[in-house]
Parts: sequence; structure tokens; C-alpha cells
Amino acid sequence: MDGKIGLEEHFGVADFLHDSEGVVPADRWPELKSRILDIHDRRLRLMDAFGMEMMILSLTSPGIQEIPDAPTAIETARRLNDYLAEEIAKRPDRFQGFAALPMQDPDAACLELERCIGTLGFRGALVNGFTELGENREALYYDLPRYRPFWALMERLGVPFYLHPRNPSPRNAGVYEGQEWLMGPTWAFGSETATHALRLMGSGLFDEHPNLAILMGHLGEGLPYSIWRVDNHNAWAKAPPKHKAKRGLRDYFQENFYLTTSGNFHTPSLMCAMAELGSDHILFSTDWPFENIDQAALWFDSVDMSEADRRKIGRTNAQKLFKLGGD
Ligand code: GRE
Ligand code: ZN
Repeated sequence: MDGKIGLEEHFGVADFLHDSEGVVPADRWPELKSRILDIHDRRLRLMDAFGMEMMILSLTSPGIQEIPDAPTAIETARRLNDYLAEEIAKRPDRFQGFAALPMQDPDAACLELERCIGTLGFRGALVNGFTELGENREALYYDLPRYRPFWALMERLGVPFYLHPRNPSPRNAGVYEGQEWLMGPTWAFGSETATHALRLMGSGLFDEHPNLAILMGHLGEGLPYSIWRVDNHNAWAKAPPKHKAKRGLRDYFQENFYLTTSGNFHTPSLMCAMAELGSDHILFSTDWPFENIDQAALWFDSVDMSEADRRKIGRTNAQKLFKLGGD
């Protein structure tokens, strides 16, 4: 279909690429690097060729989240958000932006979010999993009380928050020791990010802020398949759930979460996600430059679904969620 809108579409800048090197075999790095740095050339040609009208761009993972020094994180986020705004201004009909946020300092994250939405015209925030802070790189997850004012602001601004993956911190990665092949998009990204999303659901965040909209990629990092069991394990024991949320977590997953197809071009997984959340909560994405636009688009365009659902997932759900206007 024409007019597709993608929401998990990354860019990088040359002086901030240190952490992307190593995510692909060394002989593939030159190719990945040129994909990440490009916005208006090859990316736009591929979008034209495969029916993508727009990308809402985000800084590649882990980005700001792996800067342990808060002032550096704040300064870097401002600089890279300004860069993104300049690039978007060249083709606002084709590119929009997500804010990168210095979650190391919740007050600064609020200020930067307000600046990005109010002044730069960004459409939401994309954060790459937990944030590291301080010399011993404490891993901060966003269910912590210190983030409640941030979530109140997200809700007040009415813009979506994309919880993008990153690898677990070394102290939580023991199970991967000697098994580095499991890191990244193979497995560790999904497991880490699904756990973070469950922490948010279980914290009571969505009781306090019922209008928050959280996006997850990769068709929900396995959660559509697993969420029922999260609520229902050992139901005969009638033990009350040991989390702080008022309702079953599947309720929040269905109401507050939106899933994208990024990097998970597998029809049975899409059908499971649609069955759990409904076609209003599923949105097309590619995960360029880590996955191919042609593969994502050719798959999505040919999946056996109603044309009404394809239009929603490919385009109109994003127009509504991000207040993009248009038909
Ligand atoms: C992604 O965004 O999906 C991604 C990364 C880094 C490595 C691989 C990958 O951010 O798929
Ligand atoms: Zn991604």
C-alpha cells in the first residue's frame, strides 16, 4: 500500500556512533554506518520505492541512555534533538521526530521533552530502555517513583512514549555469559524490554495516568503471546497478585500499549498481536537501518488481512496517535 508511516526508524550522527559499532559483524559495519548516517538520500529513495510516505525518526539505541554522567546526557540530548529538528525541517512532509531524553535527571528530561514537543515540534519521545547513572552505572527503570512527574507530563502533553530495546546491563546479563550470540535483537533486547514494560504495568503507573500511550516494537517483544499467563498462572491458588496495579496487567496492555511491526515480519506473530490488542493498536514500522525497508514493506503489503485493517496499521492509526492530520 502507498502512504505507509513508520515509527521505529533510526538515525545516528558521526560523532556519536561508538555504541552501534559491534552490533553487526565487522565486515557489515561500513554498510550499517552509511545507512544510519543517511537521512535524505538512500533512505528516501527506499521509502519512495516501497510506499512509505513518512518516518518518525529516532536516535539509534542505546543513545542517551548509556551516558552515565547526567550533565553530558542533558547536553548531548539537546544537541542531537536540535540536529534532528534541522533535518526534519528539510522535508517535514516525509520526516518527523521523537525526542531523545536525558532520563538520568528526571527534571531535565521533563524540560527537554517540553522543548522538543513545544518548540521543535516533535511527535513523542523514544527512550532506549533503562538509563544508566553514575560511576557504577546504576540501571534506572521508569517505574521508579522519581519518574512519576515525568509520566504526568507525558500524559498532559498527550504524546506517545516509545519504549525501544537495549541490552541488559552487565550485572543483569549473567545468563548470557559466553552466549553473546543471544544479545541484541536475537533475544536479549526483547526479554529486557518486555520485562521493563511489565514493571511499568505492575507499578500502578496506568492507574495514576490512564491516558498514557506506550509504544513497543517487534510486535510487543513477545508479550502478546505471554500476557495472559502473567495474570493467570496458578489461578487455583487464589493468591492476590504481588504487584501494585489495581487491575490485571493484560487490561493495561490492551488499553495503554501500541505495538509496531518493526523487525518482526512474521504473520503468525502479527495475528497474535492483532488478536490480543485489536487492529487499532498495531502500527507499521520497519526498524531501518537494522532491518530492510523492502522486506518490511513487501511482507506487510502482502499479509492476508482486510484492506481496512491494512490501512489502519499502515497509516491511519499513526496519523491519529501522533496527530499528523491528513487523510
Ligand atoms: C534496533 O534498533 O532494532 C537495533 C539496534 C541495535 C542493533 C540491532 C538492532 O538499535 O536491531
Ligand atoms: Zn529499533
